[in-house]
Amino acid sequence: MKIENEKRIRVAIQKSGRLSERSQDILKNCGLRFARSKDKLFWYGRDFPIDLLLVRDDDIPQLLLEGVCDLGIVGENIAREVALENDNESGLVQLRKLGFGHCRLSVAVPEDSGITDISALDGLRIATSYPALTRNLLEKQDVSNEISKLSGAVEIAPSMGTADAISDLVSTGTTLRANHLRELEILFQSEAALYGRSQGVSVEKQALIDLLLSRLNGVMLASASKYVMLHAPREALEKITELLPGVEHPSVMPLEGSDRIAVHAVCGETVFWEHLEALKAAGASAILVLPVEKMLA
Ligand code: PRT
Ligand code: ZN
Repeated sequence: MKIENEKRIRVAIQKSGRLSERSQDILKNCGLRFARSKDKLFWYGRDFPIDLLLVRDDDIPQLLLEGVCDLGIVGENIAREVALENDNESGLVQLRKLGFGHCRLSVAVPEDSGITDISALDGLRIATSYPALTRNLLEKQDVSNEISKLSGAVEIAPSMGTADAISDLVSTGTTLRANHLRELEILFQSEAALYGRSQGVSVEKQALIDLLLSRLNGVMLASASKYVMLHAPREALEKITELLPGVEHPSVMPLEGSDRIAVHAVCGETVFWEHLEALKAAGASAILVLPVEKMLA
């Protein structure tokens, strides 16, 4: 399948699974709107020349490499595995981490195995869906294994007697506990990221990719930011500024008929209740914390 229209770009995202909803949301937050096809696999960009292809996450690297898509949202775990399978030359470039789909690739052993150190795994059998990544990271620690690739249900391999340990994605750890496995070591931290191709991108498409990246930056900056408004005694301004997380220069306005001031600031870090309580203790009142919808630096 070749892309006929050089003036449109195609983004591959997961059709259904852990990354699909957030992938759609982040693109919609960039102002993209789509008309869905009947089979719901192709979404046509309505007022922007960016279309979506909804596929299995494992297929995304290949679709990018074959030029069927220009961008893809996929877990770093998958992109790294593909790169290692191809001697680090996958031809994919990571354009931006997206702040969701966090997980870790960890080695786990049966709870009662008595193994407490990764070095004790040397020569043992490991089951995983990520053989290249697992081998690469274990060999860095001088541990080499007989690695068997499973595409699912990795966690049952030790109880089936087909592996001594597993290397699998973990988020809450519930699956490991349910299968009487103990997390021994984190090999790799992963999150969803936007990938492109390292070569063969036309000037027109690159301009669209740059525009999308600039909007993505704005969306991510906005979602991490809060707009804080408060009143405070003028003499407390320095202290208040110190207490506002991620703020150096707030806007300060006099309050008519009062010796107090109004302070407005965009906080680039999470604003916790503890921050508000400390601001109140420093003399602030009427503290409001508002979400930021869009930001363009
Ligand atoms: O159908 P398709 O192939 O598209 O989907 P999939 O079933 O292969 O993938 P999916 O939707 O399960 O995961 C997509 C991506 O989400 C992964 O490639 C990771 O980048 C990311 N991700 C984040 C996870 C997890 N967290 C996760 N916990 N992927 C899988 N898991 C699995 C893990 O394999 C294990 O079975 O969840 C279980 C562990 O979870 P906890 O919470 O019990 O620790
Ligand atoms: Zn998959």
